[in-house]
Amino acid sequence: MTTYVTAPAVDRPTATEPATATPWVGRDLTRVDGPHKIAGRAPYSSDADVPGMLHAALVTSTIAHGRVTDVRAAEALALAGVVDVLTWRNFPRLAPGPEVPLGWPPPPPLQDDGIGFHGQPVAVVLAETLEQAHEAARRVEVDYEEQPARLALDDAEPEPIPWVPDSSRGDTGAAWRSAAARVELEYRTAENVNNPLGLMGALAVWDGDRVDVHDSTQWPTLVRRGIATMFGVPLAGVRVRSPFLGGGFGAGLITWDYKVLAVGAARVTGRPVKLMLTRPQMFTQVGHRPETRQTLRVSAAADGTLTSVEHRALVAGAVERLPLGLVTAATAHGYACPNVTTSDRALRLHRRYSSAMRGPGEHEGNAALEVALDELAEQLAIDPVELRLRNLSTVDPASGLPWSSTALAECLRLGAERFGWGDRDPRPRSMRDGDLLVGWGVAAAAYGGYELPTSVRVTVYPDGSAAVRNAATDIGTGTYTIVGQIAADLLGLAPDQVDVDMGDTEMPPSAQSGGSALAGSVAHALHRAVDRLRDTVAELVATDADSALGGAAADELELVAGGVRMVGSTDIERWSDLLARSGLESLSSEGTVDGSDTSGGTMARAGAFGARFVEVVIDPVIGRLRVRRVVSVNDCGRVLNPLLARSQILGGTVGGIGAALFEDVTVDPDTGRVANGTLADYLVPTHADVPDIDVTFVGDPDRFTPTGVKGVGEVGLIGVAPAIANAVHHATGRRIRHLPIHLEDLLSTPRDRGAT
Ligand code: MCN
Ligand code: MOS
Repeated sequence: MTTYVTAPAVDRPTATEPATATPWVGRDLTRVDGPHKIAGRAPYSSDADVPGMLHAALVTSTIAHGRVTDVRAAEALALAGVVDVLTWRNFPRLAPGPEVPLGWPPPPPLQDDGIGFHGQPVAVVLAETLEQAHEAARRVEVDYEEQPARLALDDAEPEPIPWVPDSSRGDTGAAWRSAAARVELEYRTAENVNNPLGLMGALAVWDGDRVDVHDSTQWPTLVRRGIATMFGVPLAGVRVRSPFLGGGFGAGLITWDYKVLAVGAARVTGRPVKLMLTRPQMFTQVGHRPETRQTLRVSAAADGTLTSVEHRALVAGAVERLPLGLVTAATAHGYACPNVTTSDRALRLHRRYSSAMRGPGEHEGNAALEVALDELAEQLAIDPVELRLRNLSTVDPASGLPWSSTALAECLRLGAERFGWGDRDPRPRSMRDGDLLVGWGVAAAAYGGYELPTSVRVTVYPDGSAAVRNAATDIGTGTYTIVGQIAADLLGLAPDQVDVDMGDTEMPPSAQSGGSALAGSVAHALHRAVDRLRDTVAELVATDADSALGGAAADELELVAGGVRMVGSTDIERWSDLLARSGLESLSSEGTVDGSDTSGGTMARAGAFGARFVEVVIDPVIGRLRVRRVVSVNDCGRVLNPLLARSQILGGTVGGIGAALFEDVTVDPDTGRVANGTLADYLVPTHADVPDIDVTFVGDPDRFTPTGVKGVGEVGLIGVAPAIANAVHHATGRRIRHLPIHLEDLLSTPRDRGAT
């Protein structure tokens, strides 16, 4: 057994490297966690091992709706190594979890005999080894009383629920009726599953009334609250660690059942319990992007000016938990249109709990809108890039306040230039490469801007090194690296002199790695922490008769390698001397942001914007589609680390290709079972499906926060699918109004076969 290492094994930095005049922010640093991952030294929850722990395996429901009448576990319990089988009868009674925006949990598991979806946990088998647990789980027999299930989005039965407020400005109806051009369409997007490569799981270890959880989560601070609330223990008694995550893409934002079951099972048995999900369970236990059906009515004047947008979305929800993503939230976000009506409705179906998946809602809504705009451009014979440029808004169309930044126009112009859009023949089916049809498509993208409650602690030591602590998880994005870069600049150090540690609730509470908001939130909190550090130094030297800085105000002080000096001076007062005279081993301060608007109501917080240009080639005889080129231009404000930010856009683009052409969960319409819940059956893009992707960042540092940062993590995905759909239309002349676009949609028409 290997021992679980909690902190990344980063060598203690030495403070000998000279400070540098160039800022570290903005440079292409490779990821500091990379070597640890490659060497197998980065501990994931699957690596968590403690002596005496039990392994847990789930037994899940094989019906979608009804109740459990009996769980027959005698055969399982008789197997070697099996310790217990927990069902709703002997699992602890729990309180509901806390309601928090985006993170509100499903109801606690195993509380009664009710079944609301196929795949719902009905028993947890505990055994000495993983193999014994899984073998025994297969022997547990469950009897059900089945009731009719509502499974389809087209089910007329349940009442659609308005789960976010409708929005409306202007008079959509009147504008629609008098418009020169109109497009009305229904658009469908399939259910997609996040499927991070790392299986998710948790190890729970109780020690008296305290519990330690090694988890796979994008949000340790939330899981801690969830466990504390459900089990009725003080927050101080719950520790959640997640220093590394094998990807999340939104699947790690919720206090899912599996972790609650591990904690409860450890409580009942008095032994540590580790519960790792299997790949098929990753399709049922940790959320997904729900299916949508949308209707759009878009109208424009003859010159292409948008006159109305009416966007209504219906989303598949679960009986106990509605979806997260706001499908129409970003509708006309970047476009100036006086008359806009939106509504989001969800159905309570007997389907698995959905959650966020990269660009949740924004991707689905943007896909429908950007396809509709393409149809509008075609109707008006206006170039689709030009149509978008004519409708851009420099103010937030909802509040009328100027955007804190927007470079959407530049995204479109530069993208068109890099792609060579000027050579496009607008007529469908007009461009060929031998026997292949060539299609060029464009779409714009917008993603909301957020700052979320986050605290960061900074500590300086006598040897001149520094430490930064925050409870967020680096989910593979590069948070460890950028935090080191930012701290290095603020403290006058090199990044390897800053020990960055995260992913542990013993550290200052943090926002989720979600909403593409962590980098900006942490950056801002870190700035505040360093400001506070300067305040603290000013207080120390004020009463220090031996200090050359006595009487200095905080803003006259400059933090540099090894210590502090007056701005403009070369005399450094060393941390070692300063701390020794004060009798301190180190000096710490904390900075916090609460996400409140500090702009004084003078501007609207802009999120990221982007433009996508795509070339597809289609073999009309066999329907094979290849994405041959993607140009992705993004406005993400100040880019902290172009190398890592580019990786984010690459990953997002691949996700967009997946949503456009492959990812499609098949739910058995009779049973509600996920019929393709393995990575062999659920298709995702492979290397051969991913072309060269040209990534550029444009725009200025955003004005909303002092760090100028906007989100990068999700915007890259948004707009990719509609750009592909629009390219498919250009290549084939066919409007395909659903995602993904399958081979069947592209099979040859009689014309391609030479017939008339
Ligand atoms: N960055 C930058 N400049 C900026 C903003 C960000 O250089 N102005 C870079 C930094 O390397 C930063 C990263 O981009 O670490 C992402 O920052 P941000 O946009 O703030 O996103 P978060 O840190 O909040 O990460 C979450 C985001 C989301 S919501 C999903 S979903 C997603 C994504 O990140 N899941 C991912 N990218 C992912 N990448 C990986 N490898 N794995 C996932 O699960
Ligand atoms: Mo991202 S879907 O907000 O984790």
